[in-house]
Amino acid sequence: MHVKSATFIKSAVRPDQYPAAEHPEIAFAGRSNVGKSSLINTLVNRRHLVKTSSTPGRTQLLNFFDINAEAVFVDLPGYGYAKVPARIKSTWGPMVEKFLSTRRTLRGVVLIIDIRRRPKNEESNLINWLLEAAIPVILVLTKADKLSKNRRINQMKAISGDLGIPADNLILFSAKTRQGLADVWAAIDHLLKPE
Ligand SMILES: Nc1nc2c(ncn2[C@@H]2O[C@H](COP(=O)(O)OP(=O)(O)OP(=O)(O)O)[C@@H](O)[C@H]2O)c(=O)[nH]1
Ligand SMILES: [Mg+2]
Repeated sequence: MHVKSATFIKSAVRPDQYPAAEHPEIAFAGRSNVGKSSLINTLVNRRHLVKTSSTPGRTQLLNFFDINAEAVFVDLPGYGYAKVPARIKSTWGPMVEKFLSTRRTLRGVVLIIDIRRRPKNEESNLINWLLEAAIPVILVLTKADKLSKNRRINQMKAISGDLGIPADNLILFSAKTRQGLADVWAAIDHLLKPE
């Protein structure tokens, strides 16, 4: 998609706060600080559409963004950050699960993994849950600029093995160098296509 306009619609916690379900949606999920907001900013070519932060766990709401009045991107709050208070942690699951399981305009989820880390149960559980719910998943390994080419390839193989997903299905990405941008867009465009 050629992005002509990208604007913040609103934040929400509960379904009655979601914006009207008018356009196909893509949600972005991943561990706190993994680079979800940076990926969205890179995709829409706006440096500051979505607030990014070096302090993990800042985004605690579902944030909806309109793209060209054609599609909606949803920045999901990050999971798995230890310093988030238990009260907030316990609301993450139900808030995100409610959204993912009830939003009829949702076309797929971009799951973002830091290429330097090995996926844990949170990632496997989310992937399995999405597969069961028949929600397509795009897997993105981000911060590719942080590793040498050799280490990138090794990590890609290791993560592919951990998740039981062919390495060909993992997209290497960097918000810093914009490596992989066209690949992520191609995968998103594919999900946004009318059936
Ligand atoms: N080098 C490098 N840094 C990145 C990349 N993507 C994100 N970052 C940095 O990682 C930090 C976190 O990025 P965010 O995009 O705010 O991450 P997030 O997943 O939205 O974080 P929360 O909303 O707190 O869960 C920021 O300091 C970014 O500049 C990347 O591809 N390469
Ligand atoms: Mg964020």
